[in-house]
Amino acid sequence: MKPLNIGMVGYGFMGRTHSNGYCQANHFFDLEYKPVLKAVCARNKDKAQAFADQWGYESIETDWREMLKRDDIDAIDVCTPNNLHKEISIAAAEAGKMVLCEKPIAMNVAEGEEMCDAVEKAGVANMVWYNYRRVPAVSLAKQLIDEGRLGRIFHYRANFLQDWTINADVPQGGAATWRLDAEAAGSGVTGDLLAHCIDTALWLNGGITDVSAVAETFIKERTHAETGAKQAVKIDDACTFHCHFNNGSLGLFESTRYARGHKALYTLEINGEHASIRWDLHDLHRLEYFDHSDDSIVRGWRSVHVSDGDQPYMGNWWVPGLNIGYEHTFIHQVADFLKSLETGEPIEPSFRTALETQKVCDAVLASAHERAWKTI
Ligand code: 4PW
Repeated sequence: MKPLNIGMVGYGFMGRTHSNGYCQANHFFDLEYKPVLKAVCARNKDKAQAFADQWGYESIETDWREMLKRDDIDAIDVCTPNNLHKEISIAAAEAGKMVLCEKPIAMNVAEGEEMCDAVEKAGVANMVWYNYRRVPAVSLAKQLIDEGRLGRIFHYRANFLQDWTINADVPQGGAATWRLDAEAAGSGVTGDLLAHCIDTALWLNGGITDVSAVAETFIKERTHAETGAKQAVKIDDACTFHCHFNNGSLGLFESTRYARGHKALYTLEINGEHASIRWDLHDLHRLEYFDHSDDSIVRGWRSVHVSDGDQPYMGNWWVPGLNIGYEHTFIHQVADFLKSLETGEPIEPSFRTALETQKVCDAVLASAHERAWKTI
């Protein structure tokens, strides 16, 4: 097997999901390349060492620039808050490293453009971790749409609902709550949650032409997690938009961290002329499917349990009837990335593809801010 030496920058929640992906992919997929956990980088030496010990990284760095100088590292995985994606990704590309960047690609389109130019100029493999494409039920939805089973699409609907910031005592900034700090995150639910919905939508239903959005910040002031200072909250706590797609269908998207009772309720529904599909992250191994061509006396929504070897990715897992879950989406993304190195087929979403999602995010935020329709 050929080694793919990984240097990871950051060690939070996503650092764990990616590391698990690197550890597991070769156990379940036949691949020429095998990730080797060479180094993890974090400013805090003790935390970096603890993470390295837990996941089996061979070494640690406390400055990502040092990691880029190392000849024993092939690919840089950027798992930092969003405000560092650009600098690290561009420097990594310039150092000739492959770049695997967490979503959203950047703080805004301008940054994303620079990142795309850098990886393309350097000719290095690149991808953004929009993992929900690789939920088998969502991949199956893509297959059904591509087979033409839905016919003309009329509606695309998606929600991503959470409730973890309702308490005004939740701080902003710092390692655990940087997602609430506009300086680190760029935006709130738009970049964090709607970006997932948009990436999946562009993949399943094609490009978006224009958007009209509303956004709200329900809690206006929070304490900074590290300094204890009171600060204005500058992120969007909730954002809703509607849009037109290139194929003539209408889109409706909602995201919030104030939907009491919902922890990570990502749902999508697509209504076509002949059939509809819907999917729910809380029941992620099921794809709901309604086919109007079914005999009318038994016609109705089917709940397809996506666990059969014929369904996407499932031939690599257990036996029909047994589920896989959230962490497997990252394992699939690692496996697909390694396969792309083997075949030379580009991996998706590339930086350039993820830039399309960023364009929609930026337009959504501008639309909400200006209370006007925005063209992509
Ligand atoms: O990327 C997203 C995160 O920032 C995730 O998919 C879900 O929402 C889980 O945590 C947040």
